[in-house]
Amino acid sequence: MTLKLTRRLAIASMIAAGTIAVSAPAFADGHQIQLRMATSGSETDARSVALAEVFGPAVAGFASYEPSYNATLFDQGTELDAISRGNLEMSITSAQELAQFFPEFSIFATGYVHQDAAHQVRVFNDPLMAPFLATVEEELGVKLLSVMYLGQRHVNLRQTREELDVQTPADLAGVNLRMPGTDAWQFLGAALGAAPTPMAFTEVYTGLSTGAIDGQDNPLPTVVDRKFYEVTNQIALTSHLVDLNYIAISAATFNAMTPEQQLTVQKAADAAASVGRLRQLELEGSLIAFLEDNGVEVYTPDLAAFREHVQAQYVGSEFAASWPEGVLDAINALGN
Ligand code: KDO
Repeated sequence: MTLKLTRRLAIASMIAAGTIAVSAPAFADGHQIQLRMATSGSETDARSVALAEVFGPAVAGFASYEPSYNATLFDQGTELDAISRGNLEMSITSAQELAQFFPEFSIFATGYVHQDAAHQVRVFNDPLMAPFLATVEEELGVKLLSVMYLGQRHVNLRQTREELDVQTPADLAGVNLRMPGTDAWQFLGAALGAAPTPMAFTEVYTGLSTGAIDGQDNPLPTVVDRKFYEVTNQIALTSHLVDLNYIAISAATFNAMTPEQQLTVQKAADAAASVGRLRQLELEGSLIAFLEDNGVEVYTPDLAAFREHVQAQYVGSEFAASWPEGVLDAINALGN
């Protein structure tokens, strides 16, 4: 934790000292504004599609939306730094990545906290978010415009169910489960009972096909979009994280826009998030049959056992210690 807090202070002092670009972008004020967006997601991912089809056209009158996919422009997890330094304008970022700078964001990356997509939206729009948003904007120069739904994450393994029937966290003991490469993700993997291994998203397919990893966790639409079903045999529907991403934009770029442009950008982000959310929910509801047709066994383990075990790991953890008082209760109060 000390390392991350130091990094946070370093960024704040770099902004204060002017080492990090917080000046107006080159194309502002009546000229075309360049909005380069970097993600490790694919072009066909529902979030990418929603941004390209809804956000891009909505801002086209004054800004050029320029997406790059599959981590071709920036490695997964380096996008926030890139925005901070003025090398990138937008990304689809995660609470886990934000927790690298601001540990309190781990509350939104904790297993079994968000209940569903609607709960995520209520949480994001609640006054409880204000201090979180202000911190990211003031200390990192990044504005979080809207919340996107990534979906319910499940455990997806190479082993057949005959080889490994996952009912409780104890069944995952020794399973080499790929989780994205930040502390909050690794903690969640261990909380599930597995042996978590960090690996970039773009390497997961190869990792699964060579056996470098036993499995990975992602929502069903991602398993299908990235063809992980070709190199895995089972999915235990653990629903351990109702996952989200934030549409992030450079505060310097946003603040250099006219109030009308800012309003258009905000509305465009909300509209894209909403379209992407509906599409992702639709996919989640329809993909089990496709996966089964492709030889993947999909089943529900003992969810109470997973929930209890995961929640117990967070109690007294360094992550829980960083959560502002009362926020978990406020999030729970916004649930169903
Ligand atoms: C992943 O690496 O497993 C993950 O699903 C983590 C998310 O936060 C998000 O970054 C996502 O990858 C990418 O957008 C690729 O879909």
